[in-house]
Amino acid sequence: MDHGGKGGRRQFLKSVGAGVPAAVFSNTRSKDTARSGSVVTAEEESGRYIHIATVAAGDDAIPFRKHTLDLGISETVAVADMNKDGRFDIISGENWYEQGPPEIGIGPRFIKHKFRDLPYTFDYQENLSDLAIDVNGDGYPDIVSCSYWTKPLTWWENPGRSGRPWREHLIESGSAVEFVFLVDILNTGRPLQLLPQFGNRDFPLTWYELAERGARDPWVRHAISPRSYGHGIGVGDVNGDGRIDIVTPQGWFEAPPDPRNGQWVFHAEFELGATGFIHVEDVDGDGLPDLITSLAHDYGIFWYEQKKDALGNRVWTKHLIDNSWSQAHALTLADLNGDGQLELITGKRYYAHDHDPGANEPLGVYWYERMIVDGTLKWKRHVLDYSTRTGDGDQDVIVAGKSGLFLFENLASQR
Ligand SMILES: [Ca+2]
Ligand SMILES: [Ca+2]
Ligand SMILES: [Ca+2]
Ligand SMILES: [Ca+2]
Repeated sequence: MDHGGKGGRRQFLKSVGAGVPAAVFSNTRSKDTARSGSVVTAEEESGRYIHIATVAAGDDAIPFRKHTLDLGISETVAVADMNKDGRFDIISGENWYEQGPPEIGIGPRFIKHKFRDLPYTFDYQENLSDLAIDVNGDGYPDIVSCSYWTKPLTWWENPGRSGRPWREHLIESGSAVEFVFLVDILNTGRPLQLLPQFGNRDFPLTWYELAERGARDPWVRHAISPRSYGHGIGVGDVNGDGRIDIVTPQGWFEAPPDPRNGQWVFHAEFELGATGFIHVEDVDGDGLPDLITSLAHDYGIFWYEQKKDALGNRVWTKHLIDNSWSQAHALTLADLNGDGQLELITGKRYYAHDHDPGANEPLGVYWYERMIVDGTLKWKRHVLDYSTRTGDGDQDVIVAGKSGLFLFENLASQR
């Protein structure tokens, strides 16, 4: 990301494409199987529920229904039960969307709550990631947010049922933050640490752990390197020793036995370019973890195959997944079709920059399935296009961007 960009954001409000997949969730609470949805928009105070017609999406492999939750600008989305009523809610930009009880024949209803004001810089809302985590330990999920501009890394305190406004607290201000992950650096099985991607390469590569409850500063900083390593970041167990490692576009940091105090060893084994998220996954099932990533501001989604040479050294081989569309700024992995294998879900980010290659080409959201064709591993692209509904245990997909906020309801189990 740079600070360029021209033009107002008004133009975006008219678009109905989809931006970037940032959340995948499975809602097992609701049993409703209705086939349409509704959403409350800005007139929440009046109690007027506006019913949004849903649209069919997906393909024969997985049909989806697309719910348009908001056509306003945002850059990210998260899913959590914000009010502790047992139903997942959606958080995106200035609003959270409360999932109401399903209505027979209508499906899930969402009530839009504006909980904060966010500044805008150029074409961007200053909110490039939202992460739901209970920072103060009161049982209500709080929201960690990041920005490239005035407030790089903050957390917003969920007031619960107190009626107070949400309060913003600074976590870090020394560098722009383009995105931030919840990661399991402590190998507990729960991703409760923060891993930001700092825009300033002179800023130490740092992960953040929640302090003991009641501490004056709720975050403990752990710097593993005096500098950062460019556009893109990720985590996963690269060497298969059971400890989560940190992956940058220029190499990976091997986690020590004590991730808090040990020495993280850097392995400069690859140059991935300016990537989006970097995932660690054994793509070909040979027991060696591989990498899946994309060029965030250009064409290309790739996987990097890990092999060992005759001396036992790691070597990496780049394989193309798709280069037919650009600006795959965010990727996620989830078992969408229930076959036990993770699929890759991504989409074209609407104006990741307005000047990126292919910036004005058609938007889309896609999922990719691994298969063996003539003895070779291929990734089959599926279009996840227009769609609707929740509550059957299927993995649904939510995307957000400058073009709006959309829920794609996975209909696989309804056929
Ligand atoms: Ca809820
Ligand atoms: Ca909380
Ligand atoms: Ca490891
Ligand atoms: Ca492998």
